Amino acid sequence: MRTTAFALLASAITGASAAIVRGVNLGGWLVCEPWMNPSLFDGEVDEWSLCNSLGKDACLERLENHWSTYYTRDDLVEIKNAGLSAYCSTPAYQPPTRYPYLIRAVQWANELGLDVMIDLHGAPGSQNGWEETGLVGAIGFVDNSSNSDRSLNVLQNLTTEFTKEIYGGAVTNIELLNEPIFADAALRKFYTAGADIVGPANASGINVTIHDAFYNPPTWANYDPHDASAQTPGEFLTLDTHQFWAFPPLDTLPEPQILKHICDFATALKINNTGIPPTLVGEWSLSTGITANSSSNTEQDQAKRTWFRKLFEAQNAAYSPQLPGQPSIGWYFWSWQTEYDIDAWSYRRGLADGYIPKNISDPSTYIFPVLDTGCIDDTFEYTAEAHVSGLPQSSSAGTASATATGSATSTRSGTSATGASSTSTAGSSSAAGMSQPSRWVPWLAIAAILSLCTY
Ligand SMILES: *[C@@H]1O[C@H](CO)[C@@H](O)[C@H](O)[C@H]1NC(C)=O
Ligand SMILES: *[C@@H]1O[C@H](CO)[C@@H](O)[C@H](O)[C@H]1NC(C)=O
Ligand SMILES: *[C@@H]1O[C@H](CO)[C@@H](O)[C@H](O)[C@H]1NC(C)=O
Ligand SMILES: *[C@@H]1O[C@H](CO)[C@@H](O)[C@H](O)[C@H]1NC(C)=O
Ligand SMILES: *[C@@H]1O[C@H](CO)[C@@H](O)[C@H](O)[C@H]1NC(C)=O
Ligand SMILES: *[C@@H]1O[C@H](CO)[C@@H](O)[C@H](O)[C@H]1NC(C)=O
Ligand SMILES: CC(=O)N[C@H]1CO[C@H](CO)[C@@H](O)[C@@H]1O
Repeated sequence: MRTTAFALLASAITGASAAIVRGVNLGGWLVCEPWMNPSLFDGEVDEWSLCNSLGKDACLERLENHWSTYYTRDDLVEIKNAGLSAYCSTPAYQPPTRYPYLIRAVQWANELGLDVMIDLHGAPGSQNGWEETGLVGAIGFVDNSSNSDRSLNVLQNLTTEFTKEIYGGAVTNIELLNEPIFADAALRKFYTAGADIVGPANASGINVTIHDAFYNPPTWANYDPHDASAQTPGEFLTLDTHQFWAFPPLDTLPEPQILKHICDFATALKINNTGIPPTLVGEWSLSTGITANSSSNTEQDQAKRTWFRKLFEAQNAAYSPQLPGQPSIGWYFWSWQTEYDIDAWSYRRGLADGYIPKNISDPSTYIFPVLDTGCIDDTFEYTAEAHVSGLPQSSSAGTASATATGSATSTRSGTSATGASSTSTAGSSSAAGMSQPSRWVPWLAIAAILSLCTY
């Protein structure tokens, strides 16, 4: 299977469209987030407080039980059967405890022919300083060599580990740091150090991957972490940008505006020769301000499923390349699952409820025509089926789901007070809504949760 994947990768480089990255995040796993897995947390707001309250041993036992059961080989088989080509795993920095689970999952990916991106989600000291990281008001990661050294050690470990032959090149991308929000100079310094470890010019066979830090893709045009005066983007450098429509101020957009923003973004990432590195939309979902999030009612809600299908296909088209040479190279949906499978956030619920195409690598399973602009024809008439089978009862919501979803959302919107990780808010007056390098105050809930547990 790996041979096939490499052939596809090679054909992507030479121009075939077969290697579009269409993946899912294994969210809520190697860093746990209360909104995604409320039953793990006893009401605590993050892993740090959970471990603080349970004590080191009990906390580790609870988390290890979760790590060993929440994503299994069967999930990866389902991911493969949905036509997805890859998954993204998002660990926190402490290797000794969580990394055996990552290693096992990469072995499965290799067996199944899935590609893997690894994205360091929780760095010591916190790379964003949000309340939920456990360090109120502080971005302890930056200007602290002990924290950056420990992170670089992790990147070294990941690179050495996953370039071993036994993994067959399954790991295609290592993202140095998820959603950092600190000063540009310090960020670039860390990116250079990290890129030197993952390796210049395909030395490791793994693309150095950087998050756009909410500055948006054009800001990173012609960026080369190995050469400050570069006139072209670094080779084997991949950019990650996150697109969400669920958080203020974007959560007030009506349906046509959401679709327009998505389409504008598509246009911008489909222009040749902008110097923007190959770009993944590494996180996106179906959550917006115009539908209530729910764990249980999508089967009954035909109108919602109709909208979700359109919204899904609009984003799939927008975040996938249409022609070779474009910055856009694909996407990772957030997430494969959540506890209770919240409809807007669970890919597998979307498959079961029919608002995500059964086989994403087979365009004949899509509904909406794609125009030359790379946007869908959103005037196409479509109504979802009246009834769908849905997920098996065991993985659907019970009464707990309402609580789970509610608390999840209040955490999320509460922490995203002034902005969302989107291209189009303040920049909406600029071309394609993404040329202003203004800094969005990022959205936390999906972001790094710093785990300061002392195990
Ligand atoms: C999905 O579609 C692709 C492209 O047509 C095909 O190669 C693959 O076998 C399909 N996957 C499944 C599970 O049917
Ligand atoms: C990376 O860290 C894990 C966990 O400590 C360990 O099992 C593995 O051997 C390390 N790999 C390398 C190449 O150091
Ligand atoms: C660096 O961060 C660590 C926490 O990760 C903290 O214990 C240490 O005191 C910090 N050092 C300085 C100089 O701030
Ligand atoms: C990058 O490195 C990997 C692993 O050595 C190799 O398989 C792949 O062909 C290389 N890609 C290019 C474009 O050289
Ligand atoms: C890896 O880097 C190469 C060369 O820059 C690029 O063509 C390719 O799209 C990247 N692939 C991924 C999955 O990041
Ligand atoms: C963009 O460049 C690629 C070659 O890298 C070419 O095949 C493609 O047609 C170009 N697209 C446009 C719109 O010029
Ligand atoms: C975006 C959205 O619809 N959020 C809602 C999710 O559900 C909670 C209640 O459970 C609402 O308060 C949010 O507005």
